[in-house]
Amino acid sequence: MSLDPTPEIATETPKLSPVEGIKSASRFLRGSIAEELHSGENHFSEDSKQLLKFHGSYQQEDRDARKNRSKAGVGKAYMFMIRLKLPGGKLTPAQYLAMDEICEKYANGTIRLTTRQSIQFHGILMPNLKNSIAAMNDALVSTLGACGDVNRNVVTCPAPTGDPVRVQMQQLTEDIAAHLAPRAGNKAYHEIWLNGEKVDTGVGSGEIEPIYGNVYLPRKFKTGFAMPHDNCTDLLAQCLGYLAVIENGKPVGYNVYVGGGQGTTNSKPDTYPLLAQPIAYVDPDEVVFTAEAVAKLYRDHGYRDDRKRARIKYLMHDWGVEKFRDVFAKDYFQKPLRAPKDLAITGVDLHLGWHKQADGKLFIGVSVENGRIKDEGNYRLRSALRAIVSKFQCIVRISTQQDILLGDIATSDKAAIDAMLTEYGIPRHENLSMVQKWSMACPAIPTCGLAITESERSLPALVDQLEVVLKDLQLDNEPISMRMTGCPNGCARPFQSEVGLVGRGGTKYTMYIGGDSYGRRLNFELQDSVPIEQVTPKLKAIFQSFKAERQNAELFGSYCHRVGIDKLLALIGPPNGK
Ligand code: SRM
Ligand code: SF4
Repeated sequence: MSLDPTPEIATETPKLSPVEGIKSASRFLRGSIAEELHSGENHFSEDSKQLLKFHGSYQQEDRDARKNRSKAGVGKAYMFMIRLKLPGGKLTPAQYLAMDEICEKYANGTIRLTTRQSIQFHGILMPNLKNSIAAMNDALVSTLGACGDVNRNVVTCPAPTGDPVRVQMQQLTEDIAAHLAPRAGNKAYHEIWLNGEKVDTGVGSGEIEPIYGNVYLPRKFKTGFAMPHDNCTDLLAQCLGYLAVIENGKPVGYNVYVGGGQGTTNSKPDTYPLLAQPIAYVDPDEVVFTAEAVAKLYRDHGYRDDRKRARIKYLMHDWGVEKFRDVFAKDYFQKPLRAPKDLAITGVDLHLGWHKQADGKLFIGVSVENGRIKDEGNYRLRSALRAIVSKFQCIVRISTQQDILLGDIATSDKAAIDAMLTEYGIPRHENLSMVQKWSMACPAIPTCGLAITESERSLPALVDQLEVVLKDLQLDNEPISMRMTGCPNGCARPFQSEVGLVGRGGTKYTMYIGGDSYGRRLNFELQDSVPIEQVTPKLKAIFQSFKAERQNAELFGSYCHRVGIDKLLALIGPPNGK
């Protein structure tokens, strides 16, 4: 089904942001990337830097080296991040092994699993950019549209259980990813990175952008699937979310949610996190059409003047659900909407440890601290995964919690895999603390250009401290979700966790509290500018109170939500802890 006639793209947008001009002049994402790539420089121009994102790469600098290089007057140490487009986080064994090889050959020797089920490579130098992207495509993995103002990586439950609901959601994930992939942009991509060769990465090709037009979307657009009993993808953080309606174990349709998002900007009070709102119920065969219709509404009505407010969440917020539904039904869905079914989100599964698949085989979920697959001392996760995947030819799935799942394993191989994990120093998930398993951090410094504090590098020490506190209080079996980011852009979805720590500058963080481990509620700001060394004592005071006063099996976030900010502030004292 396709939308016809298509409403005209709005042309009277006031004072377009500069990126709009770069996009429209880019000849479908070509710009001068190809010329600059061969210029012998170590970085791109500002315009190409923007366009490069659509191709799946960010120009970054080694921030650890910034100070010394600046002192020595030698300019920035430019390097590139490449992100894959990996719908549902799905890789074949051969693809995973190819990515492992690429990280060694061209990047910094680590694989970074992301909060949207993808992989990032860091530290790639400009002369290796083309070879890296070509090598990824050789393994039939594209990077096109992993970043940029298009539909981003579509997320779904990664568990390869083989049950009909997850199987259908994975298929629809791939269908939406293919349908909303840039078409003319795909041609440009092949010209630039693959010497015009057409490789079948399943993203289509063509001369026009039938869905996006030549200015693409106002900003990034994120789509995801979840089930009521397993919201492991944080459905309500998505721009467009599909919640499966299940009858007798089968998926009969989907509730459609629109308008979620996390990012905020400190200097702009009109930016804030928002949860997606239910707008309709659709049949499975209407899912892809619905995604096209929502993307087109966003294309036409999203704000193109201020990139900080260009996300669909602000359109939904400013219009309200009723107006959004009206415009959507009349101009885009082009038929009356059915009301969403009465459904509640009731759980999240991290999918760690051993589980059965429907075909009798097994899969294992391995917790990866902050998504970083590396070898460090006796902990040799990268080597372990390479050895296991190559020996047992397991399929690979990445979760939105930055963890990895290995599947299609014969029951007879279980013991051997357990032994290999032990041999490579990988702890069994039963031996990891709940707080570690339920925590996430974004990369922040040293690679992210927007980071104002550490995150991935500072969370582990904090987790170590909290493990001791929670154990002493006999709260170590509580699934307390804790997420840290190096700035308020919210890449680890810190505004939906029970404890959110958001970089404020230096070694200070804004503390958020009172979210929900099942992703149903936003948390609230508890205290600003808290020095990192004060975080554990402050949380300890709240944990003690939670232990003494929780009602029945109340979760930590729900307790904080119930008792409210005044009580919590009284427990923790002022920001400096004095
Ligand atoms: Fe993000 C920008 C990393 C998921 C909201 N994000 C960035 C950049 C590219 C920094 C930049 O623009 O220069 C970061 C690269 C850091 C690095 O060195 O690698 C970055 N974001 C990440 C990842 C890798 C974090 C992680 O720990 O895994 C995630 C990659 C996902 C993927 O595979 O596609 C990642 N980013 C998210 C999420 C979570 C999600 O989508 O579920 C969010 C919050 C949801 C949302 O979009 O609102 C998120 N990232 C942002 C924003 C804020 C956008 C806004 O609305 O204002 C930015 C800043 C921007 O776009 O200008 C950003
Ligand atoms: Fe960078 Fe901020 Fe995203 Fe962390 S939250 S990766 S610091 S943009």
